[in-house]
Amino acid sequence: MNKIEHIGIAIKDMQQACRTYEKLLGTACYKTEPVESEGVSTAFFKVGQNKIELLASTREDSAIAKFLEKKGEGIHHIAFDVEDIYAEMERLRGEGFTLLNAEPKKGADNKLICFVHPKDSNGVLVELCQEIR
Ligand code: CMX
Repeated sequence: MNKIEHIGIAIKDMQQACRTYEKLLGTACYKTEPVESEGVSTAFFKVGQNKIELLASTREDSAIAKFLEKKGEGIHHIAFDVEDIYAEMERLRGEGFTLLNAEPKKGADNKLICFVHPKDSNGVLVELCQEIR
């Protein structure tokens, strides 16, 4: 894996959270994007080479709605940039990790993504992401 690409933070109110993170990071959100398939809206901030992704639920049955209900706001996942997501998924399968999608899917910010179950990585939801070239 190349680097941490972004950290995903589950939030309840996108407008309020954007204002807070703009103040905190001293930079404006550079992109907002809904991801229909995941039932979320996203907002991205650049921090050096890395990014922060704010995630708000747009559907009652979304993974973020469930997370907020159970754990409240906070860090939801860590995403790692990978060169070849298919090869990395194959490698992780071989190492015994449970992948939450059989094939990469289209995520926010022009990425192919795949999630690894948090039970297999010490309670941390891991996302693999590869830039769509
Ligand atoms: N980080 C760490 N642990 C988490 C977690 C997270 N983000 N989400 C759930 N868990 C834990 C729960 O606390 C629970 O633990 P316990 O068994 O100890 O109580 C366990 O995982 C099972 O959780 P659950 O609430 O029963 O939820 P589900 O099994 O229905 O789903 C998960 C959990 C991770 C499999 C599901 O959320 C998923 O498939 N996530 C991947 C997709 C996703 O998160 N999409 C939103 C982001 C989209 C984007 O970035 O664009």
